[in-house]
Amino acid sequence: MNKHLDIAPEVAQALRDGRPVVALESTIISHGMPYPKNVETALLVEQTIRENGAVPATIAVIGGRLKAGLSREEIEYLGKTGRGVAKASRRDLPALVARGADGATTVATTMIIASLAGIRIFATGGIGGVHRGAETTMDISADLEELAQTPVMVVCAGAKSILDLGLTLEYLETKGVPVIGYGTEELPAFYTRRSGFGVDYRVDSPAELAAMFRAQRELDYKGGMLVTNPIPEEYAMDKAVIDAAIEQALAAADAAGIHGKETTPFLLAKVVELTGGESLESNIQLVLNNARLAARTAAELSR
Ligand code: PSU
Ligand code: MN
Repeated sequence: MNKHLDIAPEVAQALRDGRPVVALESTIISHGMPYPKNVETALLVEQTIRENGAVPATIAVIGGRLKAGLSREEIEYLGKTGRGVAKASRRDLPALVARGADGATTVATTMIIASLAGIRIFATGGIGGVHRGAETTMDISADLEELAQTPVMVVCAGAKSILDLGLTLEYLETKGVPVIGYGTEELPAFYTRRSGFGVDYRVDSPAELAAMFRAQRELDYKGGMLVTNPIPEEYAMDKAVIDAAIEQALAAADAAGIHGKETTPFLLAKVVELTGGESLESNIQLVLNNARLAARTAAELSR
């Protein structure tokens, strides 16, 4: 085991027994939702994973230790401290480990730590991708490179149209990352079920997802797989409402000169501010929906 890694006892036992485990990220807790909804949601997501037959492993960096599986107190700490905990992507781990610091893990770093722990499936809300205007800013999330090189299945609700979804799919195609639609041929756009862009493959059951992931491992690919699971119909938002909020958020980011790692959290917070509680509730529901699918798929993978 990696010397910087701590696997929670329950998670370690499940992995030894070959029982299903699902990884969860912590940027969504510290930077993605306001306190105390973030803590409530993180705990509810863990409970949902359990109800669907798997053991949850929420991932973060605490005191320079890579953690796979957090205590209630650690989740409370990450939620309460919020933006006071550094958002940690791939480039940040060496510094956090060397300095004994804390970090809220993005999709990229959650994949890295899950993989070190031997966890194969990870559920979240949305992934980072190619930002609009990336032709000149070169703002492309490290999440995409991680999908290309780390063997973890990421279950998400697609990506928000704060990103250029077409370019995000092109990038994933170049990197050889399969993009699967769960029960859909179309890439979901997080708050809405449709984006107008096609996925590579439609899959309709956890068993089939597990079979594809198993085949990818048997082919010795080094990368992972992206499963996009549309938000349940009853929680989907009106496309016009969310598009208007996103346009406004992009304009605000531009006016404030936001760039680098601040871009995604700024845009996300602005969208929530502009759409009130509705988008937050949609966000919570789609994460729970992804947790259910990831847990069932992990159970199939353990068979
Ligand atoms: N997109 C969302 N919600 C999120 C994120 C992205 O809809 O919480 C977070 C995830 O942790 C993701 C990270 O990995 O933002 C991407 O940040 P960046 O674009 O800076 O790589
Ligand atoms: Mn970026």
